[in-house]
Amino acid sequence: MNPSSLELLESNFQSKIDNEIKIEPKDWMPDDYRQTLIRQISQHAHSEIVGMLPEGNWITRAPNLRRKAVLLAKVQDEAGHGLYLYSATETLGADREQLIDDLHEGRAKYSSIFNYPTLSWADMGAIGWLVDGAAIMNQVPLCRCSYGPYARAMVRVCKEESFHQRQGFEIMMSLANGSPAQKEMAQDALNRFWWPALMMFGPNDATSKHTAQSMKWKIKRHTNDELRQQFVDATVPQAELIGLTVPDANIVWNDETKHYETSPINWDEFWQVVNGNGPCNKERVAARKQAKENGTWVRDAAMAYAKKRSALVAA
Ligand code: BYC
Repeated sequence: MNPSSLELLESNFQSKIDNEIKIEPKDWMPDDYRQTLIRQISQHAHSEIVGMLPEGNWITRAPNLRRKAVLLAKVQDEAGHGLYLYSATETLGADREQLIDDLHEGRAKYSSIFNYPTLSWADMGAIGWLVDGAAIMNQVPLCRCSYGPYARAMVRVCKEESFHQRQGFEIMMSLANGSPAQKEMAQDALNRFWWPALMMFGPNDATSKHTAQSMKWKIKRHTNDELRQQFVDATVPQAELIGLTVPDANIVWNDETKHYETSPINWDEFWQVVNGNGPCNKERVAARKQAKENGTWVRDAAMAYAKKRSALVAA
């Protein structure tokens, strides 16, 4: 392709983005845009699937049948989100098996938050409230992402995440209004999940390497710090409402900026977890590898059936 026709394609592409016209799978797109989307969407898909593990850990120990049914449905929803997202990567030409191998071989990232353990039932409340709450804050703007299949997948994902956030808050509210031991359990879960939830939004704007380009392409609509601030502003009053305290002695409302100010985030901890050294990284990847191995017979049976069927159709 000669340089002038490439320039024309690039300028048509950017003007579509500037005019809020969605990019669809068969449209021309710069290779870097395609690769950025495959990177982000596959990391997001892996997060949904790995994210089933910390909560799956509590399905058999939910305190009653209603809680068990709700948690089971929530974890199944996360599986569904993962599947839409892997499908979205396939519309960009990615190979799902390859992406999953990348996760299993430690070449792919997934959200740092899922490398923390779930130690008590209250953690189910904290995850729904804080982790799904942070996920919604980050994902609602993704419903307006410039890439059509990702944006459309996000609409349904956000509806389900919103239900998840409410069920988590309701668990926390019940515990916070329960016995002193239950309230203590809720506070302990908030203490352990607060900072990791803030880290979910990614490195601060000064060090985020992808944000500027992703915003130009309207993949991202806000910076990591903007979304983190929105989350803090929305969540601190919710904690106060149920009588819990966020674990930050320096948090203060600034009446001029109309935002909360927080202590600095421990970025060293964040990068340790992202780079594979969090409390549960090895356990999470091992569980996913084991799940794939356990499912071999299902894939083999499906493949044998498909082959037999196509032979019958051809005959
Ligand atoms: N954990 O330049 P940056 C959910 C990586 S919710 C691990 O800011 P970008 C769920 C980043 O990938 C969670 N890695 O990147 C909820 C990049 O590394 P590479 C999933 C992180 O992409 C409840 C490097 O740091 N949500 O699924 O512009 C129940 C530099 O970062 C993290 C999504 O994935 C992190 N927290 O912005 C069940 C939403 N943060 O790729 C499931 C979609 C950053 O250069 N993703 N990194 O090696 C996004 O919105 C963006 O990718 C991010 C990061 C805001 C996360």
